[in-house]
Amino acid sequence: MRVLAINDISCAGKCSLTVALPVLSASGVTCDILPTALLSTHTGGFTGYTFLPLDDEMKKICDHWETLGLKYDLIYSGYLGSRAQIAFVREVKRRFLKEGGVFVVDPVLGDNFTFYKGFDRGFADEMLSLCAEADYILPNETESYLLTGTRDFSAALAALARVCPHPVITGAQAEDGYYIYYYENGEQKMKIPHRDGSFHGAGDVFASAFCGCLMRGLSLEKALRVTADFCYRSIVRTEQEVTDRRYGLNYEREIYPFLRDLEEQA
Ligand code: PXL
Repeated sequence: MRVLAINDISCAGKCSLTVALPVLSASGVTCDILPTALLSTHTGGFTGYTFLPLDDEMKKICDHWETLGLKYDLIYSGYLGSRAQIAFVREVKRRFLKEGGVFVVDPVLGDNFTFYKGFDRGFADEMLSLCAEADYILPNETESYLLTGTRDFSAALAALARVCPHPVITGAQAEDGYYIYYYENGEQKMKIPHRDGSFHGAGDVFASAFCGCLMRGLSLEKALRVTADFCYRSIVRTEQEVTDRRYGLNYEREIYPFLRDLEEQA
């Protein structure tokens, strides 16, 4: 199986491609990358970071790939730096996704009910139009709100399901705990373990592991369970071992248990 991860390279801070590559490779699939931007760190909580958009390179890379006849079983798109890049990803899907391939969009927009730096309403609207081309979308609680305008998860899921066959709201706080809300023959809810607080990079670990699980043939429900458990264990480790949350999840030592779960369910 061959996956294309479209995401930025944040050189420090463990997110995006520095997470997608190891997690997808460990899952047992080939992971090629289309970098959207090169940053010294991600934009969450750091100041003074460098940011080099790679729009021109992305086009040249794709033109070369076309001469090689490359095609992908799954394309996973994450952090995109501009509205023009969102439009280009739509083109990448048309040119490089195999017939019957899977398109997964993590609509990276924000957290804690605010946009990440550089994003605004117009960007969210454009992202929604990319979601309309996806088989699976993976908004967090904030992104679900930014895409639909409602904080009611059932209403948000229903709105997203009108756009894409399988929306997955990756962490929804209810009175009795946290749930993944997802759509498969109607609304489904899965209770998941949760730690309070914000953990940078958790969405990228989630999306990468989820794509790996799909490529290994897990059902949506099993993929979400295995992925959520991996993220939870990584978050617990991060709480125990790391003081500065800006540097991402300590997921590395949890890859082995993740793979064990994945193999058991595959
Ligand atoms: O983890 C999401 C993400 C990815 N890439 C960049 C980011 C963020 C969130 O802040 O800034 C560059």
